[in-house]
Amino acid sequence: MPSPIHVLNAIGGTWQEAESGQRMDNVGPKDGTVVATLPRSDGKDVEAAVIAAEAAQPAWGALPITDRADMLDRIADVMEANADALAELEALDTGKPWEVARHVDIDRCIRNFRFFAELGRTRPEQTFAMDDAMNYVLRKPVGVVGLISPWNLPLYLLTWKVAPALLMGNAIVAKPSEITPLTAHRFSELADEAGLPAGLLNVLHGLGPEVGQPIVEHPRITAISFTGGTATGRIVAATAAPMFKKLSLELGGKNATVILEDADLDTVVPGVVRAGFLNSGQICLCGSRVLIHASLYDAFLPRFVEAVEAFGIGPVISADHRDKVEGYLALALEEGGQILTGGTRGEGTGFHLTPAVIAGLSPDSRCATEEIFGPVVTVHTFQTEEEALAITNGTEYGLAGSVWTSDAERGRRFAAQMDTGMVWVNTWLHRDLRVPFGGVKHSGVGREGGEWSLGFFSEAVNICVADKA
Ligand code: TXE
Repeated sequence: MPSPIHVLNAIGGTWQEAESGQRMDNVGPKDGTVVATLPRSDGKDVEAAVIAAEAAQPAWGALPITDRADMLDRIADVMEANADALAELEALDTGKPWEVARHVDIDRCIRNFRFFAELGRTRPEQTFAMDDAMNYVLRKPVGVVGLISPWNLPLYLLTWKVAPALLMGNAIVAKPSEITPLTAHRFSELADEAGLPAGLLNVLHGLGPEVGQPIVEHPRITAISFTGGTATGRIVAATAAPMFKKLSLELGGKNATVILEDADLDTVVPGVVRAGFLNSGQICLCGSRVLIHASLYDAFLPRFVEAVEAFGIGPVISADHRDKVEGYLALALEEGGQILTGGTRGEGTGFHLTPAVIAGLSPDSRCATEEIFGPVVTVHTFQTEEEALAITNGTEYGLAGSVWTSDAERGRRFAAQMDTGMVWVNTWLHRDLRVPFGGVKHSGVGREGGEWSLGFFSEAVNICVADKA
């Protein structure tokens, strides 16, 4: 791989600089070196991408969905053939261990395409019969859609949007995070290699306000699927709402891991550590708050701390983000917490932070209610299920959570009372791609996944045909 890698915008099947000719650096988290440079695009590049998308979309949207599904499979084939190289790029860009990049990120990218290809082939046509008429539900393409994705699972989250958007006949203007452009750039080349018609997948690089905002503002981009922080989601929503655009927002979380008194600590501890620290805690679904029944606390804590110390994690994404996380560690002490382990910079020049466990904080402290999005977990006790639910539901977020108990039915009942979009019982991040994915409150608006993605990336039209004139 050349160093630094020269990232380009993909517009209409060609790879080009930003109109402005401006470029910016991309720093690798492992050692702080410049691993790539990328175009610093703006509204002019967005206009060029929309024109290319509009030229390609009609023919693509007119194809039978089975033809589009076959193309998704061809893209999956090419990704599969390049999986190790994609993992290398993702690990370089995010600092995550190669094994995590390969088997969490890239395997899921391939799965995203295979899943939606199969769903496209097998989903039944929706009809509703009346005594004297038949209703046929048509799903038309939206047209040109804007996909904006974050830095924590760069290609995993981008392909989660690209696959259903293409399946439903749309053309795409995508904007990956400026701090993780590498796999999106390579993906645009691989999709071309797979034979995806030029102009269907346009990928623009640069800063959120300079190219993300123009995408959201563009009058001919009629749907926006955004994954990122709640603060940015608020800006996107304020921009898109008055334009009556379709909007899907997957935002931040402050997810509770709830351990009931009948849980078996042997199975709980590994699961809770993974939920708290996978990807260095930089997954919106991470269980960053552990709520444990008071009767188990003394037995749990030393085992949890020991397992956390043994859990290998990579650096956090950037020096800025490390500073943000360190700010919360300092705040935790001010708020009366005790850092039981971790929270220190590792050796070397990268943005490493050792995984941290904080005890003694009030459940309504800032560290226990604000999204930190790093290798930091706070631990709290409760006496009753009512108290556990009050703590669980006591933040402005409502994305996900997990419940650990020896009685699965009790776990399901508890889960149903959590104000979130998703809950796992005795497991975590176990994903069936058919299910709805998304959150409530400040964790987002709308759902993607399975039929929910197909619904978002299409316009439903009902045609009612009378039996006789
Ligand atoms: O998200 P941002 P980042 C949370 C987490 C993290 C915070 C910031 O708390 O610390 O979000 O992460 C683009 N109009 N999550 O920086 O800033 C931006 O360029 C249009 C949770 O990744 O929201 C990037 O491509 N686009 C999340 C994308 O939005 C704009 C995963 C996300 O950037 C824009 C990641 C604008 N005005 C972070 N400003 C999850 N739920 O998974 C920025 N962008």
